Amino acid sequence: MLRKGPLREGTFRTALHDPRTAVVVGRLLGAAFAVCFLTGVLSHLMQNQPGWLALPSRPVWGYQVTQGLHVAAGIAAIPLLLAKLWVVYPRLYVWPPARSVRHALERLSIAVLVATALFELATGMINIVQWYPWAFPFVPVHYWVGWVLTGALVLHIGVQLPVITEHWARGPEAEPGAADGGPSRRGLLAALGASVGVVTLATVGQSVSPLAKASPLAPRRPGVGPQRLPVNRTASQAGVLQPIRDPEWRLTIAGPIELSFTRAELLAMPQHSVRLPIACVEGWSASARWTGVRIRDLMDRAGAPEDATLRVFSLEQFSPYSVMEMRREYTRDALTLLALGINGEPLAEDHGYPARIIAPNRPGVLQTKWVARMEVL
Ligand SMILES: Nc1nc2c(c(=O)[nH]1)N[C@H]1C(S)=C(S)[C@@H](COP(=O)(O)O)O[C@H]1N2
Ligand SMILES: [Mo]
Repeated sequence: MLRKGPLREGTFRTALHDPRTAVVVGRLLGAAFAVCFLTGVLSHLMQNQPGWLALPSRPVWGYQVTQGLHVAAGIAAIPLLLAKLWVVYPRLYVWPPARSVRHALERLSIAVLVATALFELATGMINIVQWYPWAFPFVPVHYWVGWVLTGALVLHIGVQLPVITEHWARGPEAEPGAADGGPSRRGLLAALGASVGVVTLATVGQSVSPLAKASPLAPRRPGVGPQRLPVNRTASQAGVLQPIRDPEWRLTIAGPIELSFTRAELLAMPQHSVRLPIACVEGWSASARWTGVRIRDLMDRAGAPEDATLRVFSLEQFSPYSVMEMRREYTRDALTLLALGINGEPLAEDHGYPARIIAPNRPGVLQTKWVARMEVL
């Protein structure tokens, strides 16, 4: 008597709500989530470097590639997740709703899996378009919910292992769908592949510059912005216009020797040019030729020991970007600069004038702009 609407037997007759289709789509979705998880954990470690972990400063494009993959795999996962949910949603109406405690727990874990998957993809998307409508801090929440999602996913794969192994290889059965006149599995997968291709191409240009023109939906594009480089936060938004225009601006270095430099004095030191990307956690990246003073030269002058950590302060206050620390892997690297110029011009105000940090294989958030003070630890 309770079995009404979709709860009636035989409501779903399209052959594509079958285990084989669920497994085929699930594999692709699982692969996308695995890429998101691994690159996400890596990004977390690079932004919150634990004391025991030394990070490589090469390849210089490492973070650009892994974070570009993180965002691209997350975007590709959206059509995959929608397809997977469509394939399996008739299971929402299984009868009885809970056969046993075990069955009830299993269904609960699926609820957690679906909710966290939707949450991760939605918050990630909202973040890369730089809209922050929530009251919670995005980074830690996205990170920890990622662990819950991964746990629920591993549990789900474990529970479904018999079904997965049974349907992993294509069975001898005829193509479903063809018989009942509905869409064929091949048709569904082709449409799905096309959707993944379109959403990827429409956005991947934010980190793969040759594809920028083909990516109308990329939130940021290499080459668009002052000095042909995107900007996340402008000098005016950061509230630093006054101090960076102050002719009294000095770079101070607090080490065994206390030093202070005007911009002209920094420009009189040996200048080095390096080609390095800014790779934002939000997925966009762009390369530029940066010119300035090597951090290790400045630290040597300040009498810093070889393995000293450097703490860098921005003129920007009350922001997660106000202070950053850089360990020896970066400070000793010849490519790590206190940049004064970009693409042959003096640094634009929005790119960190009078001086900013640029280091190889580093998340964009740690490439501090509007630097005024450094401390040798
Ligand atoms: N002081 C300060 N430094 C900062 C930021 C900031 O908002 N304030 N944004 C960071 C982020 S998130 C990125 S991706 C890069 C972007 O550098 P760009 O604006 O020169 O492209 O600067 C980083 N350095
Ligand atoms: Mo960023």
